[in-house]
Amino acid sequence: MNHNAKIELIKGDITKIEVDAIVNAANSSLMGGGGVDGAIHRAGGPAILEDCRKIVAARARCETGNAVITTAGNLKAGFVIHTVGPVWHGGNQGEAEKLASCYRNSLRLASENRCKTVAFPCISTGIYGYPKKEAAQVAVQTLLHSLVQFPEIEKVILVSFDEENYQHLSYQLNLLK
Ligand code: AR6
Repeated sequence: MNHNAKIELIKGDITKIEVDAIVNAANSSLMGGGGVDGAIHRAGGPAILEDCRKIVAARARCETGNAVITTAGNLKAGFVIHTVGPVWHGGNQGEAEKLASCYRNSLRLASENRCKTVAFPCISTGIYGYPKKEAAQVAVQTLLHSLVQFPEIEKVILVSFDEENYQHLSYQLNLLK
């Protein structure tokens, strides 16, 4: 099986994508925020936040690099997987490993919940300030490795909201051809 072929890149709004699960670039509180997190909660409605509150009450906040899964409310997707990316502090504070964990743990949760198609935003590349070129490298390499581990996942869609992320991801994906 050629796992490279399972990764697709599109430009657009992740809230509009019809997949089994969309990934949210959340924060540890899981209580919503700006960027893609705000867009997902606005489009999906209050059921998502209700699920997040239950998770926080039953367990704890979501640590950086971890992920949790909730309903997708009114979205076309079946689930939202909330993962917490690292804040960029210059690159010497384990940022790359934490970002890789976000992609790995999100795919693991997708697989455990029988999702075959998953869409990711460019985690950490907005408010959290992760350089887009380096983030694209981590995203593609980690997804490639994780797809081997979770062969039941048929397709990963990388959803880029801006041209710069799109170009970096496109470059990384072309290297695989
Ligand atoms: N669809 C796809 N991508 C989007 C969308 C959208 N609708 N909207 C923004 N992006 P960010 P972070 C892109 O800031 O850096 C929140 O407040 C955006 O262009 O959303 O991980 C959370 O609550 C960027 O490339 O997430 C946290 O506090 C990418 O999504 C914090 O921001 C990620 O940008 C997380 O920061």
